[in-house]
This record gives sequence, structure tokens and C-alpha cells, in this order.
Amino acid sequence: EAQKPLILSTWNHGMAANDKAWEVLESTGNIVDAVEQGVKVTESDLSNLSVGLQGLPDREGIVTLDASIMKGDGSCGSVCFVRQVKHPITLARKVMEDTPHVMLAGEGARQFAIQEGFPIEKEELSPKAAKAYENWKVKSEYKPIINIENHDTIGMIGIDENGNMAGSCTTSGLSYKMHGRVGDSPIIGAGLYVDNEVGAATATGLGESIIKICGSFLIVELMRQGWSPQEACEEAVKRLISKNKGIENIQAGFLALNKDGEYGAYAVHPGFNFARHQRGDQSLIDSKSKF
Ligand code: SD4
Repeated sequence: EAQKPLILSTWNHGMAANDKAWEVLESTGNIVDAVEQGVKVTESDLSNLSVGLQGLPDREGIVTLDASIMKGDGSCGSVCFVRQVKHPITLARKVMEDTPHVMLAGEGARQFAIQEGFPIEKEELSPKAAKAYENWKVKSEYKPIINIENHDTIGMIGIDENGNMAGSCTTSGLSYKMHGRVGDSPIIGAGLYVDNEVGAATATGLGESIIKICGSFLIVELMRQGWSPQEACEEAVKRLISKNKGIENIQAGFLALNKDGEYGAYAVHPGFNFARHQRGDQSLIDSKSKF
């Protein structure tokens, strides 16, 4: 079918990530390798302030990362509140493949990384993040702001030509969050969900609002009942709006793909976009939004 294989990911940085994912998919044929390697590009991108160790810190000035990975057969792994690990997505994959667990948190996740031979990075803010943090400290206000650089998690979902799907999601979370705060991205069913029988979904935006409605799982379950990816994303946004007060200050966006390679996206407010890659044909698409 014309729609497969296909790689999709959130935001502008999805373009470069998709390029890498496509290259890996072509050379290995492995969709899990593709979604892992793809988002590693974003984790290493020094200009990105919301993914990877160069991201904006929490209130205490510490960068803590969240990531998850899931395969269409139901296997999944994640890490949250982890420090000093450059590629949390690879650590999440290790949890999936080499432990009896799904999720490792904080110091336990870091210890597992050490045990697995991951390099442990120096705990130092990137110059951009350090500057932003100094500015933030002047007022020390915690207010999530719509569609600026603190909403740029990468979520990637893909399907190979045989219909095998996988997804990945990685973030430094909300800037200036409370120390210990975990968002939707590492929570299976919130920031990411994949089922080969139906489809895949990923989320970006205010994690708290997404966790409350089990956003990605909701979308996959709606698709299971016959909704298109677009309809399912719109319904999830509707649900999110009904369950969250102060929606004028909340941004969230969803991206979904079904097993036929049809896709859709929808957000609360304008500004959300996603990258699509199919056989070298790459585009950046603006999502529609409720408001
Ligand atoms: C979080 N969902 O930690 C993430 C933040 C995000 O685009 O998506 N930014 O809540």
C-alpha cells in the first residue's frame, strides 16, 4: 500500500529526526531501531531547549529527562526523572529489552545506565539553558506558556512496509517544573501508545493535561472502534478540554497513525506542527486546532 512505510514526528525538529529514522529503516528494516535512532538526533541537538541534557532545567536548575519507547507487539520501556544520561531513549529501550520491568525512575534509572555502560555526563547547563534559567530566577514564576520553546517534546511514530509499528517519545519536560515532576512522555498510554492491530499515537504539550485523559491510549482505543486518526485526535482534544480548567493557558497536541498508514493530528491551540517522511518525501504539516 502506498501509505507504508511512513514516519511521523512532532514539531519542526521532527524533520531531521525523521530523516535519520528513514535512513535507519531503509538500511536495517527495523522500525524500532528507526524510532530510537531518529529521536536521538533531537536528544543531541544543542539548539533544542526541551529535549536532551541541553534542555531547560527544573526550578532547582537541574535537568531531568523522561523518555519512552513502544513496539506494536505491546513491549515497552521507559525512564523518567533521570539525570546525566544523554540518550534516555536508548536507556528506555534497554529497560524494554533487558529488564523484566517497564519503567525505571530517577537514581535507579541512572544506576542502570551506569551498569549498562552508558556514559554519565557532567551535570552542567548548556549556555543557552543557563542564561534562560538565570533570567527565570529573577521572578521564579512557574507558568506553563503556550507554544514556546518549553513545548517541544519529540514524539515519533512509524510503520514499516509489513505493518509493524513502533514509537518513541523523549523530553526534558516542562521548564522550571518542580524537582521530581514527571510528565506524560514516559508514561505508556499518556505520551505514547502503539498497537500493531490498530495504530499508534503520541502527544506533546502540558503533560498533566495529557496524563489525565490517558491521551495516547484513548486515541488508539478510538481508532480500534473505527475512528480515523484525525477523528480520534480531535476527540482526545475535546476530552482534554473538558477535563482541564484554564484551557486558554494549556497547549496539547496529538499525532496518530493507523495500521493502514493513515494519519491525523490535532491540538488545543494553533501552532502545533508535525513532520512526515515517506521515501525521501519530507514535509512539515500544520496541525488544525480547536481554538
Ligand atoms: C511534558 N509533554 O513533560 C511534555 C512537554 C512537552 O512539548 O511536550 N513539550 O509535559
